Amino acid sequence: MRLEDLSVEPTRVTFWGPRAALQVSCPLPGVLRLRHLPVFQHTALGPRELPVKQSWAVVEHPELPLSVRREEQGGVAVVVTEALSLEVSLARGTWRLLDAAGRELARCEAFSGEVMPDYPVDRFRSRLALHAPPEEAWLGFGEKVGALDKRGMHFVFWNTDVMPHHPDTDPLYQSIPFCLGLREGLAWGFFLDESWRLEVDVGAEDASLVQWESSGPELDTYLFAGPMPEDVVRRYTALTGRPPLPPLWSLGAQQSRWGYENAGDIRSVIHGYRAHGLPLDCVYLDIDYMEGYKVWTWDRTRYPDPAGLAREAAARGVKLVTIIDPAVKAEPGYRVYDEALARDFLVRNDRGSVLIGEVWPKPATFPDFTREEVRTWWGRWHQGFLEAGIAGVWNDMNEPACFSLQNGRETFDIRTAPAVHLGKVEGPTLPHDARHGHRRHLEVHNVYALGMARAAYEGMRELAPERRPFILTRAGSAGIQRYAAVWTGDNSSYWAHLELSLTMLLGLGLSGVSFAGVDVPGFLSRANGELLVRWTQVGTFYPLMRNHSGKGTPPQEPWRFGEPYLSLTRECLERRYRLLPTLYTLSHEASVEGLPVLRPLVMYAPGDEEALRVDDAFLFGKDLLVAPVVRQGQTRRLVYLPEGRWLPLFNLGTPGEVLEGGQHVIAVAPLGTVPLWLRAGGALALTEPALHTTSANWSQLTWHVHVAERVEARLYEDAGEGYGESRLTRLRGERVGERFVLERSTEGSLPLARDTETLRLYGLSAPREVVGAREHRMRDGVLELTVDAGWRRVEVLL
Ligand code: MIG
Repeated sequence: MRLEDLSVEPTRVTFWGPRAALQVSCPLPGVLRLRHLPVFQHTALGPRELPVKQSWAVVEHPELPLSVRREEQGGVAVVVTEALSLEVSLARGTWRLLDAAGRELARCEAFSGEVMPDYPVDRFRSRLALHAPPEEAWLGFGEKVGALDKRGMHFVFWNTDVMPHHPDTDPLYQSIPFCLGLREGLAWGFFLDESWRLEVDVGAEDASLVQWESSGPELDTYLFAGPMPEDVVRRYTALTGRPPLPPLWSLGAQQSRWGYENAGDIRSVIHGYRAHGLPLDCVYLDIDYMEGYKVWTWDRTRYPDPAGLAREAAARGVKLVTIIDPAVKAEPGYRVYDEALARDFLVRNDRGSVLIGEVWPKPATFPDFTREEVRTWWGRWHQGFLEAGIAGVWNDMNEPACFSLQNGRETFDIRTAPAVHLGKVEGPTLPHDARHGHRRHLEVHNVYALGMARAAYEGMRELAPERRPFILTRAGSAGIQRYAAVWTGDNSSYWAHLELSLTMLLGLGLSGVSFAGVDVPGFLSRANGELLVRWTQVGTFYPLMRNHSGKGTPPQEPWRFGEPYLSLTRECLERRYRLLPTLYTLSHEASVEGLPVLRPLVMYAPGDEEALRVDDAFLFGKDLLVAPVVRQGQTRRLVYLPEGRWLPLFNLGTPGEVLEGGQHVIAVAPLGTVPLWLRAGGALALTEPALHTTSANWSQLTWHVHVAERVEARLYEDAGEGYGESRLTRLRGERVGERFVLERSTEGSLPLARDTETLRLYGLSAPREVVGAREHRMRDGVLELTVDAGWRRVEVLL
């Protein structure tokens, strides 16, 4: 793909070839944008300009200045920015990415494209191949199956409703073509900003290449500097947006089931939780609350008084969330449909008439969420639900899923009909050539859910400005974190799915989607008590923790399996509520820095090959290592502790003996035990268990500090809802010989809601003297201090 010459502007360099173009710009420090147009046709006469391209994923940024240096030798031009430079070979039309120290981070081996004439519109195939050195690991890719390191896999990005899915199912519901490369401890990132159907081959076909392919006319890519994985994730989320801080209640325990029939069922679930002394913050209403699956309606025989039900639930500390599917029943007289039809808001088929399919509603039409006026209209439909006291929405079937399509008078099942009746279609969804304004479905399929979530988010922000929107989505694409939490769809009550949930959530987290969870203990199939307990133990650490099950499966609320499972599940839920100060702080960190709550071990041990291979353990934040039992019948397991010193704090209870990292240890974990380790220098802020959340200005707080030469920790607090005052607390500690000093500083004007705090200092023996505490004592070998809540400094002399 030869490039002949280049044109330089203050913030862009464009390379031109006979058929291709490459444009380089810098949207953020440490980030380069490279638009590859492999089939670009420009005339020798007209001005050379690239077509304007709209991004669905990227938040607008002004371009930063860059400079370019042409090296006469070898026909190379180097585009230079502060953190990254790009060396472009004009003869080959390839490039190399270098960091500020001149180390090669990435190399493009080729990009190429073709146009394939087709009816009614031409098809494209654009390709880009990256060099993949044998020692390079590839992480991220959004919601994908497989190990943390995706080398050797091949993925399709095409949002798909798959039921059931298996440990090797692809594609799934989300499309996030972002990844991190990691080699010899050095990380960098790559993002392909295309909404078209995409594929990536991660060294499966040719081990020396990572090959991307788009069905669109160009490859709009972003390259991110490290050097640490954290830096790459920060930069990627600066580009595509960070998740807003969720309302506190949405971090509490959630219960759902497709099969709760009516208001009575919802009441008895809430009653069940309270009668068994179980924490609960939210119950979901699945599709049966609607009248004939008509979105934005209520079946009044099942739910005569939704607002009354929401009030009753609220009185017990429980919020209600309703499912909202995109498909609109085509039924004249039904207002949502009438309005959408009259205002031309619906997706059309390739012949230009309104596309009619079937989902739950039959026949069904599909709002075109790529258009702003459609999003605004849809956003306003949330009003009646908000007024009824519904706390949030659950967007399902938004790939969009479509089971059958109408063609003239006939209806064809998408999965079995011959293609000629439907136009090209892939998965149970709309045909490639369905029309969204002037765009074809093939181009915008993957951003359908993003548009719908955006409509919900913006609508709710406007209708209830004093509250934080809560939206849970199944489908999504890059940037979805700006609007919604994600759950991974229809898993099953398989042990394999419990284990798989870890790498799926870690992959999502690295790809910007921190607020995510999977159905506990599996949506399809049959769970048992042991699985419920083991899965809820893991679920305690999922940013979103929801027990959900499918119609026709045995019910799986915590009390369905008897004892000891009920009590052990209660312990997990209580642990979740104890952890909320830390989880909320991590959620805040995600909202300002884009770092995920769940992080792979390798994130802080990037050069450690053992850490890279850990798929069955994770970090909750930076300092708490969680190594749960995810196999049936297991009562002990192997755990890899990366470099550092680690304090066993199983079940957040009694501490064990500190261990050196860089080794494998065996954790003894009978049912009821979750192996946890606190990193030296880290601290956890915990509160007391509660039946539901109230405020994130904690009235009870204990710091669990693993004392080391340096200690650092944070706590973010506010009302837990809305946009009022907050307080960010920082702890900084230093241990020198026989003296440990811990200091507290705060920012923000939120007044304290407690008189005292407790400090549990692990790793210190009985002191000679403690300064700055009201009291101190040794408890179970741990030095415990009571301090005034407004404390600034404590000093321990050993
Ligand atoms: O075709 O609304 O993934 O969580 O319970 C099934 C019913 C539709 C799929 C979702 C699942 C939900 C179910 N839905």
